[in-house]
Amino acid sequence: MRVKKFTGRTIQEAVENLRQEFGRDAVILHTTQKRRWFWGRIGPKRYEVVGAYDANYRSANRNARASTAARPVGAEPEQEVADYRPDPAWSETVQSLYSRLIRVDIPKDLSVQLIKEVLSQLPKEDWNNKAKLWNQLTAVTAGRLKTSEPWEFDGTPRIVALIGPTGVGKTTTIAKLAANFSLVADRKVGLITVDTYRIAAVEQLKTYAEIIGLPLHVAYSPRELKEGIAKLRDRDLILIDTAGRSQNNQLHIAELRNFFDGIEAEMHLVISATTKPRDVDQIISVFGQLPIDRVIITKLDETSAYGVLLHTCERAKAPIAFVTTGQGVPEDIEVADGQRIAQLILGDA
Ligand SMILES: Nc1nc2c(ncn2[C@@H]2O[C@H](COP(=O)(O)OP(=O)(O)O)[C@@H](O)[C@H]2O)c(=O)[nH]1
Ligand SMILES: [Mg+2]
Repeated sequence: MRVKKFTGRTIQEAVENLRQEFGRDAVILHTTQKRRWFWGRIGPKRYEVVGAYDANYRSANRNARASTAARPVGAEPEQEVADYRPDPAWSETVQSLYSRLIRVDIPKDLSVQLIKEVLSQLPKEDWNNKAKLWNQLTAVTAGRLKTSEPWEFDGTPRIVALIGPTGVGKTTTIAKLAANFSLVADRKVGLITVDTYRIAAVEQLKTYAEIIGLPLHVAYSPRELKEGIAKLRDRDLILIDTAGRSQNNQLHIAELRNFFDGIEAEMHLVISATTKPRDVDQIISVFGQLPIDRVIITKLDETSAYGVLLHTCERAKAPIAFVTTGQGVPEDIEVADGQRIAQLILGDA
C-alpha cells in the first residue's frame, strides 16, 4: 500500500490531485486545512488530503471501503467529487460549452452541474446540436439565477442593510437606491450609517443625504441603531450602510451580528463582479455567518466575465436584487433580471 499527502486550494482540488495519481480506488485517510508562511506573512489556505492506494484493492470493494474510510466534516463525499468533473465522454460541442462556462469564471462544480442539467433535458440525438444545446444552457442558467420580487411598501418601514467587503460600492449603491426610491418612485426614504470607523465614510453618505434631501442618522452602537430606526418609523424604506473591512475579519462579523441582533432587517450582501471565484467563496463563508436575504452585484462595467453573478447567487442561496453598472448616482443601477443576466453571463452563441 502507498500513502501520500496531496494539497490543493480546495478540498476538491486536493482530492482531484489524489485521484490523478492514485486513481479511483484510492482511499482518503485524513484531511486538514493549512496555512503556510510566505515571506513572514500568512499565506493562502491550503487543504491537505492524505490518501492511500493498494494495488490489490479492487473497485468492487470501493463502496464498502469508502464508507469505513475516515472522512472529515465538510469534505465532499467521494461520489460527489467525481460528479464535479467534466465527463471525458462528452462530445466536443459539449466540451466547448463547458470551457465557455469556465472562461466566464463559473466554478468547475457549478459548470458541470449546468452541463449535466442541460444534457438531462435534451434527447441524446441533440447532444451534438450546438444551437439546441446553447438555447437549453441559456434556459438552465436563467432558471438557476434567482432574482427577487420588487419591494412592496405596506406602511411599515422596510429595513434594508447592505453588508460586504470594503470598496465594493455599498455606500454608492445606497445613494443610488435612496435617490431612485425617493426622487423617482416617490417613497419616503431614511438613511442610517453604522460605518463610523472613518469620518470620510460618514461624510460620504451625509453628502448624498443632503443632496437628495433625506434624514440620516449615525449609529455608534446597537442601541443607537435601534433608536435611529425608531426615529425613521414614518419612512417606507430605511437603508442602512455598514463598514466594509476585510472579509477575513471575524471581529467585524461579530460586531455586525451584534448591531443587527433583534432587528428585522433584510440583509443584502454586496459583491463586486470583479471578484475572483475563489474570493467569492471566501466572502460568502464569512458574511454567510449573517443571514443573507438578497445579493447585489456591483461594477458590472468593470469586467467581461460575469460568472460571479451566478456563482454568488448559488453559493449565498439568495436571489439577486440589483446590479450596478457604473459610478453614476443615481442612474447606474438596475433591478436584476434573470433572463438578461443569463445572456450577459453566456455571451453570444
Ligand atoms: N465602475 C464602478 N464603480 C463603482 C460602482 N459602484 C461603486 N463604484 C465605485 O467604487 C468605489 C467604492 O465605492 P463605495 O460606495 O465607497 O464602496 P464601499 O466601501 O463598499 O462603501 C467608489 O469609487 C465608487 O464610485 C459600479 O457599479 N461601477
Ligand atoms: Mg462605504
